Amino acid sequence: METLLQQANHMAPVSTEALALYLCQGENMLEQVNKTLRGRSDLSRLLGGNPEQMMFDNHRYHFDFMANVFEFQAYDMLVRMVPWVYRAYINHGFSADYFVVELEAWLTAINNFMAEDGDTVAGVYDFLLKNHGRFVDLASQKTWDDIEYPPGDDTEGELFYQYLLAGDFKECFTLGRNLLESSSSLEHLYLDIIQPSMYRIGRDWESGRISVAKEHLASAIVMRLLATIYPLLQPPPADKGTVVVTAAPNEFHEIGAWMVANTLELDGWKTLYLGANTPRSALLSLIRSEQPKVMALSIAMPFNLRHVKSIIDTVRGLPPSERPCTLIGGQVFRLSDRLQGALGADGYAGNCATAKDMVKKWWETAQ
Ligand code: B12
Repeated sequence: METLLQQANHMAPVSTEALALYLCQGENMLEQVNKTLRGRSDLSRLLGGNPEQMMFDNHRYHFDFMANVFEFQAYDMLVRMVPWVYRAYINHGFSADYFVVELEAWLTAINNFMAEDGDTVAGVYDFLLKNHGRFVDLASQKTWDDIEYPPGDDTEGELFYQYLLAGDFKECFTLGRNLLESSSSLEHLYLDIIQPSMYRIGRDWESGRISVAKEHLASAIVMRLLATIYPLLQPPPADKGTVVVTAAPNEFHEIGAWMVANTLELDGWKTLYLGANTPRSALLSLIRSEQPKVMALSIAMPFNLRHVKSIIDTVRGLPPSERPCTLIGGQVFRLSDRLQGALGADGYAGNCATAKDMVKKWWETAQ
């Protein structure tokens, strides 16, 4: 991984003009890539019997992802993401050869639709193709979310995870409530029990060990839990001001943002929590009408980064008296060291506890 990161760092950045052309020709290139792949006589082998739609979705994700890599010059994000893509698709039946065929199809499309203006973009695809074997190797290695518990472990974290796998809301609720009664720490429940369990569930899905339905079941249980456990606590008077917390446009991961919202509310903030996938214009008009002190945005998926940058840019352009501090967080920031700075937010926090600390510091400074 380190060697690849170093090599990637030496690749030429994609200019604003080349990115604009890549975006403008996106639909044409997508159509050509889809057509090339559909025309393959060995398509069924490449897809491992999966529906063609899964491949079309992947091509669109790929295009949106690459646009973000180019915009933020985040080649480290590319190197960290590709093994994930390989792993997830290979574990769900795709052949590793599919990626070679796909990347070659993109390269041909780039040459057709971008000509010499696409040289730097083509260079990135050459890099991916040249290192295909390394990416296949990396895909089989352990990652940060391979959380292993010894067999027979009966810690609360392991039990909670097992209850989630079993789809047992009642047991999850009882465990959560008992923990809260004994420690009174919502952050302990969130950070040491629920969060790692959900990371494990994600890894299980990625490795093909559990179905999409089981993953949805686990997230639904956690959301029911967030809604039912939190009211057992008494938030203090909301006298610090208003914060708006939301997941980014097109961002369906909302559990992390919800934890941030509850944690801030328990710290005395009036918290407007908007949930998943809030459209840009709706969010901005709420910011103008409510004039919160903080706008907190959650991002898990790399293809949503550009939307978030554009929201932050707009908020930064508001008159100082109406401009909230902007706070960002979410799993996308594991993929690149560049992103925290590149999005232009006032702060980044890695979890709901550090988010609370940062917002508190801003509030104390403003007093
Ligand atoms: C549940 C889940 C879903 C659910 C979400 C349901 C919901 N209502 O939230 C659904 C089914 C919708 C979903 C969809 C998808 N998912 Co999903 N999902 C997950 C899963 C299993 C758990 C997410 C979660 O709740 N984690 C627990 C929370 C508490 O952790 P957290 O998000 O990190 O939040 C903490 C911190 O990051 C921070 N934080 C978070 N937000 C913010 C915001 C601010 C302001 C601050 C300061 C801090 C902060 O504080 C939080 C609390 O401490 C993860 C696995 C994982 N590793 O998390 C995959 C995962 C994130 N999903 C993944 C993928 C690929 C997808 C899909 C593309 C799948 C698909 N093919 O359709 C789509 C994308 C949809 C979209 N456009 O957003 C991948 C992402 C891979 C990658 N490298 O990018 C993961 C990692 C799974 C995996 N291992 O492969 N997913």
